[in-house]
Amino acid sequence: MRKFETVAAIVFLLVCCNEHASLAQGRILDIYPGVDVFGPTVQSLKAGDTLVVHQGIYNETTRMSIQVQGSPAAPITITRAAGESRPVITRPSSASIQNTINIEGSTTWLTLRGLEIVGTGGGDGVTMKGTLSNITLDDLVIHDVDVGINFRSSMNNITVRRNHIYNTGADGGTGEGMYVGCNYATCIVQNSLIEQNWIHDSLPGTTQGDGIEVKVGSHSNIIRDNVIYNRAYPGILVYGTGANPVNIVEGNVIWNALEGIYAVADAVVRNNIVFNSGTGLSLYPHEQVAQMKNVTAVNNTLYKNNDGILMRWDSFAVNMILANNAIYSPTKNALNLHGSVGMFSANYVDGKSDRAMDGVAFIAGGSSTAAFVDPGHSDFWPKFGSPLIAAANEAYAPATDFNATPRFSPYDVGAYENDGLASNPGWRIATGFKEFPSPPDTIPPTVALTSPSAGSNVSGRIVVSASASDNVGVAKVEFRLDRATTLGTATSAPYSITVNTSKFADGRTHVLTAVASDAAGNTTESSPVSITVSIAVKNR
Ligand SMILES: [Ca+2]
Ligand SMILES: [Ca+2]
Ligand SMILES: [Ca+2]
Repeated sequence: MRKFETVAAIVFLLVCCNEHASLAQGRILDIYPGVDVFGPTVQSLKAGDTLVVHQGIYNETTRMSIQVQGSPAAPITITRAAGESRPVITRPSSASIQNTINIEGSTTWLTLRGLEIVGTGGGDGVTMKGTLSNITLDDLVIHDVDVGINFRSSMNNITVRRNHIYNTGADGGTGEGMYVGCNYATCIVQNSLIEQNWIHDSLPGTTQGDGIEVKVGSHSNIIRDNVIYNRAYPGILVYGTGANPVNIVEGNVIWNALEGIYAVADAVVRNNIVFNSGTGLSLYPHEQVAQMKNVTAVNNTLYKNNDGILMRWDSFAVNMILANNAIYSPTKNALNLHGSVGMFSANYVDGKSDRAMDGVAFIAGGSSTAAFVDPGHSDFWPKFGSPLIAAANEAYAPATDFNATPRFSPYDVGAYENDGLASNPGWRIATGFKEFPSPPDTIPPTVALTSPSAGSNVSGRIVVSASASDNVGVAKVEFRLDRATTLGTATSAPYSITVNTSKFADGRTHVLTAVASDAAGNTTESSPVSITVSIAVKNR
């Protein structure tokens, strides 16, 4: 498991349990559609409250400013109503142009979940500005806005997960999917997690349109497992962190962007896939970054980009590593390095290049169809016999791959680790969220017979019933006589069958059990219940 997954798991547990606590301590409020209903109600929330937003359209005519304070033990949650369609938060076209949602002041321990946020006139979807921390934006759909999610002041511990953001750059704005931090480090976003978002389509007329832009000075952030395409600026842009820890950019997939991933300084860029873009990786200076340093770009798969790697690492750049990348740009430029210097190792290359293949730093990679299962359909799994397999420099191989699956030595070049599998066992690149398979269900159901009761004397037709539950779901409950003979099976609750006991009416004691199964095939047999079956009355 990646160390960051461990961190994420801990954070998840905290969120999970705090929410249960909030149910115990706070109010649960319900709102229904209307004009100026959403903003004022949100502003009234107190620590521990849960606001359930029912389906329909919420029109906000005034500038919305959310300034609320939850606490670690009593966070505030705003969520769609279970089983209903996603509520829409927007502004009428007659209202002044504002961001649809502003989160401000000293807001902390707040979660927004399951809302659709629609812009009008060129405002942002969600703008965060103030002394903010511990805010979670989860499962939001944000569209037809200028910037999707805007982080506009110093803040920390912001989680932005599984949001669908599209049609940004309305009214000719800068149009970033996410804009994180400030120019010239005048604000700094740190220790934040941006993962599994789906960001696509900057609008025609946007002046920029980055997918995720993390401004200079912002640091210790993780940007991973995002799906980003059709962007008029870089898919992901990270500048530099100054003296602070690096930003990590991993497991993302980007296509049809002006540039794929642009990293200036202080970044680990690993296990990403970029294709059909202006560049795969852009690794060159920016005027807001004083010095290029500390870039580790390893195990990325770059396919059919105009420039696979566009690099300008000069002799003053410090601690720059480019290793184990699969750089295939058939008929285009694979390497545009212009004399760059750095630690270069085991990069496999196909396409035009301004650097000689030396067999160590840069190695001729052969054709993309020999390297990947089906590159024309975005399947970049290393096929059997691929030159990428077991070809990596072990010193630079990440612990896991694009699928977040552990890599085993000998290590492969590119974003995937083959480890003997003929095809990709994970998510296939497609429009939508990057999915990870759920871990297998290994927990068996619980089951108990509820009728008849132990020691009953029974005769004729009786109902046999059981209660059963499972962490995922009960698939069936089978009822057995003397632990051997199946009497019948129930597949939905309440679990019961009718049994004609005259077939085994012999005056003896028998035992009944129920065996519950889940879909994964885990089974549990209930404690036995003894019954005595009355001898049938003959010749009546
Ligand atoms: Ca920008
Ligand atoms: Ca391996
Ligand atoms: Ca189970």
